[in-house]
Amino acid sequence: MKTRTKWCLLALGFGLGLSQYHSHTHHGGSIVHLFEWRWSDIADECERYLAPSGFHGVQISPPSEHIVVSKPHRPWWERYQPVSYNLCSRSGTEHELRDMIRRCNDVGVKIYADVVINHMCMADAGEGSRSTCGSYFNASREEFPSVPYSAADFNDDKCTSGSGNIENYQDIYQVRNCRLLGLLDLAQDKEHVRGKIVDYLNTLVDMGVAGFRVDACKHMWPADLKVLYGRLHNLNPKWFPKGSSPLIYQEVIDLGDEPIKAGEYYPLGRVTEFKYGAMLGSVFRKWNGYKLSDLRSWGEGWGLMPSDKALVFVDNHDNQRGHGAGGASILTFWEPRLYKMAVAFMLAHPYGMTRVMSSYRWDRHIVKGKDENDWVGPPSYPDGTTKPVPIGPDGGCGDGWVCEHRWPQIRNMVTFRVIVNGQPLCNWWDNGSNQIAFGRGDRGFIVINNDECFLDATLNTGLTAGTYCDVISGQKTGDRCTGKQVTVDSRGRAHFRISNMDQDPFIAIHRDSKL
Ligand code: QV4
Ligand code: CA
Repeated sequence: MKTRTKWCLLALGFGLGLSQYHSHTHHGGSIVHLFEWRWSDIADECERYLAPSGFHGVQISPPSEHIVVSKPHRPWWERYQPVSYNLCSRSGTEHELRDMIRRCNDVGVKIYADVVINHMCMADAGEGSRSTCGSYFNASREEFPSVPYSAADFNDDKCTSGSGNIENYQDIYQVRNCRLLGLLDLAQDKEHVRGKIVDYLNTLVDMGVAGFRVDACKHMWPADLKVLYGRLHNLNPKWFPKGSSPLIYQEVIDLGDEPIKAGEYYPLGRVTEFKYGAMLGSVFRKWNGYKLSDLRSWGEGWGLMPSDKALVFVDNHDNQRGHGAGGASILTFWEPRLYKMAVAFMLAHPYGMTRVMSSYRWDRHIVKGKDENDWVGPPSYPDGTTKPVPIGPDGGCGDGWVCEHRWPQIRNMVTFRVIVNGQPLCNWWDNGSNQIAFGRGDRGFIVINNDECFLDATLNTGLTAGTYCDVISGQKTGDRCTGKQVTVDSRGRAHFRISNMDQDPFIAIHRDSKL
């Protein structure tokens, strides 16, 4: 059994850096994407669950008015087809949005709004008022009177492709100036458009949001985004330190095979690191000869972007259903055992700012590798209204809501991440195959067995002597452990035995799970 280094990697980087990368008082917890949740349910969840568990913030689905698609019936992606910046959407009214932001901020859970500013709805959406606030629009004439936008506000004159759509991702001009999936492409270099977008974003900032997930940034020029972000208000001083600026993380899918690179967007804010989930999925599936022990150099050592620029996740709302990027290696709630291991690894490891996905179940219908039901929207009533999220006696969710963030293993690892925040990776151990362990300073330690054999090892944990409750098989409740327990001796060493047949073949202990 080869043992590996016992020393800590130097705590890299400093607390400085532009504030777009670090959201203020970022205590190390994770963001959770409550995909398609209603505003009133999010408000309840902030108070009853997210704050006590140590979640840092919530990414909410796009709050702007969007088209109502009837064919297919109310797909989730109708929210990525704006018709105005009015704040009524499938998740609720402006009043409900405002109330949710206040209630979440009051308990220290920040709100990050998913904002769609690259485009409006699809060109062939027709005309009428089938929209979530009832605003009239005429897509073929590029008229959105509720903003207002008119044909002059779109990029038709700039696009050089035959169809007007993006046809070639190797052509950076097409990618920015043509229509993504036929969606009417806004001209962010025009003062009128800039004004409308900035007003929309500042309305949200003044309401109390802490920042944004900016949709489709690859399709907008960094120079234009710089102008837009430069006009954002400081965060609302009711909840944030005076002079704080919004945390921005930009959706740019860069798997290395296109001329447009994530690095172009680093000076503007954080960027989604899609290589993270694609590669981590391959490692935990043991594809391409990958082994868990290869994760010893995880992070920039694997060619990922600098940690203080990265927004990382195991899966997201697109690639959990075959949209966007990441492919077959992506792990999702459909494969819970491997998924929990990968999410636990992400939350224990110091790299990046993490986002946990919270999904709903749908009736997958996979034909030739593609899910024909990838469009299915959230749990809804026959009239299309989104259902509330019922919380069961076991703390799980009902009515088709998956609530991965409420799985005890994931919740407890979010808390773990808060406790070890700022501590360097220490005491890495592996068996040269698929058994690994590492600590975070003297605050926490995790051991994972993804081999087809028993893990039986005595390891340096870096923790002080004592008896610790495993937070994966249970947790510390009062003065006892509801799951496994681990005894650390006076030299910080502990003996771990993990069967590869365990439901969850990994153990995690931390300073606050000590008896
Ligand atoms: C269809 C055809 C097009 C055709 C068009 C004609 O596919 O070839 O040009 O009709 O009108 C929906 C349908 C899509 C349809 C389109 C209407 O799925 O078939 O095009 O509407 O034009 C989400 C969904 C898309 C959905 C879109 C709009 O994923 O399927 O399209 O919402 O409703 C790239 C980008 C990346 C992007 C990713 C999906 O670089 O930024 O594609 N990811 C973000 C969001 C994603 C969202 C969008 C961008 C668009 O994460 O959820 O797409 O806002 O990689
Ligand atoms: Ca564009």
